[in-house]
Amino acid sequence: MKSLDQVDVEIYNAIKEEKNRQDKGLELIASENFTSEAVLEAQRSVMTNKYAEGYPGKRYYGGCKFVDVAETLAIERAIKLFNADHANVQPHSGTQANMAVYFACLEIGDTVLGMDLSCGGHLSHGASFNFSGKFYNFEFYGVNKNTYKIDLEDVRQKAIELKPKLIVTGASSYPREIDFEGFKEIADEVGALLMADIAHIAGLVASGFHKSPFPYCDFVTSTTHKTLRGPRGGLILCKEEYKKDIDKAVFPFSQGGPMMHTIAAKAVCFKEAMGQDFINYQKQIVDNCKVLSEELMSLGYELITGRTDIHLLLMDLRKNEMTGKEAQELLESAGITANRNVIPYDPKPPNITSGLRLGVPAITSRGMKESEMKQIAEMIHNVLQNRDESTINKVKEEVWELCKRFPIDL
Ligand code: DSN
Repeated sequence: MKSLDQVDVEIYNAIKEEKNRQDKGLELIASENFTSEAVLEAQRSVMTNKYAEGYPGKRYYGGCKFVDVAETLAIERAIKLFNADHANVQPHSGTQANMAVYFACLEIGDTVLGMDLSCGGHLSHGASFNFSGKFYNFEFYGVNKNTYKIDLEDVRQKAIELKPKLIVTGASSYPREIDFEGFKEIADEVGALLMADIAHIAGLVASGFHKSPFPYCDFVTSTTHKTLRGPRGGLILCKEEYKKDIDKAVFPFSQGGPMMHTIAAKAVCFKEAMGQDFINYQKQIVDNCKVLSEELMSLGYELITGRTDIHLLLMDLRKNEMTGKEAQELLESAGITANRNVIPYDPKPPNITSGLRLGVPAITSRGMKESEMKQIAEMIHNVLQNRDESTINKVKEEVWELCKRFPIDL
């Protein structure tokens, strides 16, 4: 048997360099994380070799005995973890999970009310250049122009006016807790179904640090690789009455063979998420993000909504005379990875932006705590304030020293 370096040295080197980049840099992209060795082991297993179209016990291929074990465990654990009636663990991504929900409960052209992408929503929540915006009549709620928070009264007015068949809640750059119960009241008032996309906050929900979307939502979608710290993939949870429609919407309607290696890794992730270590980890995420936010504010930065309740924060750089793009690039040269992000009602276009999104799940997985958050806020400030080569080189050294103290070891 030949090893990767013997078969394909270019890919071998690219993986080695990526590992090196992850080891030596501070990962502040809010949607990224480091999986455990156990998750990686399942993900790179021989289950990748198996075709298993269908569901456990009802496959279209022979030889599915062991992949059935893996998928059944994944389903059972997801149901238990999120207190759902049913789970479908086959979606390849969060967007495909969302797509399957739309296919399960909407007809082409139906009206849906979702959160505006420019206010923190997601592409698959109706962006005009995404399938969701092309297939369905998405209308949008945003955030209040002064507080930058979701205004449920505004959502209610829009829902009454537009009579959507489905209301979509959940976001990718909204730093505050989402009131699923409030959304449910609105959905009931207008006779709409309710879906929550918890891709970002799934780990917090699983461990009780964000309120659960159940029993309020009919459908809950997620990714498994963000705060949940599993393999890259999607997940759908739903109420019993939608179980059959959801399963059919995933396979055979929108996907073919499931990725059984990823499903096995999802099962491992759900098991890890039931443990006390994971709960402690999620608590540390919330504590770390709060400290990082407070430190940045004490250094003079403005944050959208003035605080965070979750694992991410959104810096408003307008007063710093800097764009999100410039901040992202400066930080990257110092070994700090983050992403530019539109702020609500951003005067700058999405490829420039006035905001920078920072998240702590990955650095918290490395074991960093409150004192490291203070150090990181100082480093960010140093880079963004001085913007010169010698500061960048100095901070890069500090980043490397900090990373050495907290190796990726899960
Ligand atoms: N790309 C993800 C994020 O960074 O939030 C959302 O899919």
